[in-house]
Amino acid sequence: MSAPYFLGLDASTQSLKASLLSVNLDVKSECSIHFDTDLPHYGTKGGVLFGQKGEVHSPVLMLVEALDLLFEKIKKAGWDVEKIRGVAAAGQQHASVYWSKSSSSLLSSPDSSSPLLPQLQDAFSRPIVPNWQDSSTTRECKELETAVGGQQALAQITGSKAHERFTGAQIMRFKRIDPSAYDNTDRISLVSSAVTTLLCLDGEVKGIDESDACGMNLWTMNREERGWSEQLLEAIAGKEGAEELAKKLGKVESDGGKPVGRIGKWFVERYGFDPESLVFPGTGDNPATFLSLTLRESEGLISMGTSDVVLVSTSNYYPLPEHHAFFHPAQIAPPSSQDSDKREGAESLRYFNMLVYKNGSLTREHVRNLYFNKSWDAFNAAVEALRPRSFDDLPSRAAFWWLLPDIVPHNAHGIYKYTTDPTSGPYFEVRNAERVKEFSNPQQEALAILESQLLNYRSRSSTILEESPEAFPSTAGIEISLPRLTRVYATGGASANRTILSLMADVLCTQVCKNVDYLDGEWRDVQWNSCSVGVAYKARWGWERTQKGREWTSFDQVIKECREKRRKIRGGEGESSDLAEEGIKVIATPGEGARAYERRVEWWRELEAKALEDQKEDEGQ
Ligand code: ADP
Ligand code: XUL
Repeated sequence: MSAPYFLGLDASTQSLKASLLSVNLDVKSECSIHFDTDLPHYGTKGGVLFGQKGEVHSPVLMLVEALDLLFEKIKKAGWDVEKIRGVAAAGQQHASVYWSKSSSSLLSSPDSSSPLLPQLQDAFSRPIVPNWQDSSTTRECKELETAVGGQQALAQITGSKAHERFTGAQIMRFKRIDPSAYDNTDRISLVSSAVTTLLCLDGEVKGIDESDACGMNLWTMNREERGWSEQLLEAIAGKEGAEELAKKLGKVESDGGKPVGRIGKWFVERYGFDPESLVFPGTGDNPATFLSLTLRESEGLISMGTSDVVLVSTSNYYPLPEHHAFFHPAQIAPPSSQDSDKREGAESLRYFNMLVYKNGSLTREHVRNLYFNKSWDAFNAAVEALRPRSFDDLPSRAAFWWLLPDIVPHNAHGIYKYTTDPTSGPYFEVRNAERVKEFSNPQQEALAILESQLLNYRSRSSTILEESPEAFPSTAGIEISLPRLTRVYATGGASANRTILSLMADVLCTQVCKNVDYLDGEWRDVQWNSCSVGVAYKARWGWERTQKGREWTSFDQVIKECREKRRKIRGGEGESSDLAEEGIKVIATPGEGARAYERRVEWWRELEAKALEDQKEDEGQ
């Protein structure tokens, strides 16, 4: 048999992407369908349509048509699909798909001589997929929190306080505004499990992945009680409707590497897939991106795309209203007692916590456009000229740019800039801070926005790490005041910017790494899409576990072995370099400026609190 290939899909807000990987995880090829440009007849902007009262959604059939187009494109590109042995799909988190009562028969054996779109017209009970940017469910969020005793209580049960974009509140609103369509709904999927279903096309709506289920405000994360929360099902559907809702939600896949089916006959006949190719549970786009980097405990991932997302790997379940707690997306299901001795890669439950910020790249871009003539070079030069380079070089300016109402802090909005005098002492410094409209020197704007964003990530990741003993050791002789991420992996568009990554290493006081590829004799930043690649890793891991004697091999172990093989093929065995791992490179380490930032976390926290107070005052006026 020739070396197997693996396929990862990413159904995100703006596009549907695919990555084809070799058995050793080299990215062979990628392709994508962009909703706005490739499917203009749906009229989306940024992949979505805007409705009333905060509604943001996309047509469900656009996803089906995108899948049709994607596989046509793959065929045209001549991918060796017959070599693919494992497939898995990531999807935007929280967004839900509603299947009609006729879906199961329509999904059971579509005709391979025609595309899916005309055959699945009646497979859905709701024509839209509510998007993660939707904020139409404030009323439902309040009701869900009240039903269980408040914000902290809901976070304790489900890993998150109520959020408008989370699926529980979305289902509740759907039931309220369109009860008959809700009644006509046979099953409810997340986007990842909907795409998984469309990959199998065997008549069964596939189960939701457990890590993705944590983004619903419905799943009990308590390790003994893992399951749909009765209390929350009742809050949504009433006592009489709770059981029916649980049926609509279906089973949950708690083993992320166990096949849920084989690739559908439609793909075999139409495109030449191997009928033995296995389909593995999908997962959310953030958990999938997390997998592309195999984080160890207390390490973090900072994704700087449209929004900024900070993910922290932990071994504790530590829910707080400000962040989201999720199960790790590649866990092996708890073995039955007779299997426990076979579990060589035995792991205890792992989690990650996530902070999501709406004011990420677009906000940085706004500052760059306002003050630096749309040039990242000019923006970076300003940062390099002014950044702290010693213990005493304390920042004395902070800028909070909340152009969009943010998620963290909840609903923070407006622009707040302050200057302070570090010589006035800790008690008076923030109290006497001066609120300014502009800094005296426009150069300061670049450093101030980056410092405020990065100190935010430094401060809140340390709260998540409070119970992690690994997160305390000092680094490079720098005295650490708060637990810190022991390493950060950077991804997303803005991670192309070396100045941002170098400042990140100082402010977070840790190594910053990136995925890299070895091309033409040198390491280069990867150009591939970490989300579809991460979920293809999951398929690679799941397939490994179908091989003799490998059933209990952990995700991290499989990825490590693949990387070792890659290093061997590259001829890099035994090399000692700054490579942390094959395919991962340390891009920046903390310099002297870190000593100054370590002294400024508390200052920044107080200034953020001041900005929120000022926001309240402004609103009162
Ligand atoms: P998404 O996947 O959410 O669509 P990307 O991860 O592709 O977003 O990131 C796009 C963003 O990356 C752009 O909005 C842009 O501001 C930012 N970006 C691209 N290059 C740079 C750079 N050199 N410095 C800072 N930001 C950059
Ligand atoms: C995470 C979130 C977004 C979407 C983007 O909570 O809402 O990052 O997952 O697709």
